[in-house]
Amino acid sequence: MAAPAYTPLEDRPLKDTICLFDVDGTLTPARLDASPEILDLLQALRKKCSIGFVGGSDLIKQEEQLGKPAGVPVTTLFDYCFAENGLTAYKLGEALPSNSFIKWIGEDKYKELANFVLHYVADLDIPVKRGTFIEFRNGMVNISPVGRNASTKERNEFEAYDKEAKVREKFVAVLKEKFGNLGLTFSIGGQISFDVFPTGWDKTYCLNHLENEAKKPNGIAYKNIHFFGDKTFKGGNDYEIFSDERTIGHTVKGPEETIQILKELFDL
Ligand code: M1P
Repeated sequence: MAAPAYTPLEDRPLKDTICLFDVDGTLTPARLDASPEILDLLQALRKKCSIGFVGGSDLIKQEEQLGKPAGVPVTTLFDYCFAENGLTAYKLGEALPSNSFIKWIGEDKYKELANFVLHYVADLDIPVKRGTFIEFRNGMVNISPVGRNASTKERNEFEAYDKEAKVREKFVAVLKEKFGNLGLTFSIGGQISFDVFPTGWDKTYCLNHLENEAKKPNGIAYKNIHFFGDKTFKGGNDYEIFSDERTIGHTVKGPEETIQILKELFDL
C-alpha cells in the first residue's frame, strides 16, 4: 500500500466525529498483525471522519502490528497516533508534545522512590530472586520482587507463590503509605510485577491532546469521540476511556466485531 492520501480533517462529512481504537484485541488479534480487511476499512472510515489509535505500548510495537502489514509508516495510516496512551503522539504525521514519567516526577523524587524500592527488595525473603527489580520505562516504572529476568518457569512459580504470600499486595500497600501523596497509581496487572505511573495516565491521557487541538486556531472540537476496545471491564486497561463521559464506548471481542460495528455505524 502507498501512504494513503487523505482529505483535510475539516472537510470530512463527519468532521466533528473521531473514532479511537485500542490496538491489541481490537484492531489486531492479541500481539499479532492487522489484517488487510481492517486496514482497508480504516481508510474507508477515514474518508468520513477522523481516526486514531490509542495503545499502551510504544510506537515500535504499533509500527510492527499496523504499519508493517500495510507497508507504510503507521503515522500515515491514522490521523492521530497515540502510543503509550498518548505520551507519544502524532497528528497527521507530525509529533505532538510528548511526556514522560521522569519529566513528571523529577529526578529527586524518583531517586527517593527507587532507593526505597531497592532497599525493600533487598530485605524481602522470597524463594527466588533474579535481576532487574525496577524497569524504568518512558511512562512508568515496573517493579518486580523476583526481577524481570525471571525465566518462564520462575515467573509461573513466583505467581503461584505470590497468590499465597501476597508479596506484591503488601509491597504496594507500603508504597501507597510512603509515596501516596505523589499522585501515583500502583497497578498489579501481570504475573511478577506491578506498574507505577501518575494517576490519570491511562488511555484517557490521549483525550488531553484532542482538547488541546480544539483550542488551536481552526482546531476541531470533536463532539463525538467513539472508542473501541476489548478490555473495557473494570480493571481492564480500556476501562477508563471506555467509561469516560467524553467518549462513546464500544466493547468488542476482537477485530471481526470492530469491523462489523464500523460497517453498521458508518454505513461502510
Ligand atoms: O499487561 C500486564 C503487565 O504485563 C507485564 O507484567 P508481568 O511481567 O508482571 O507479567 C508487564 O509488562 C506489565 O507492565 C504489564 O502491566
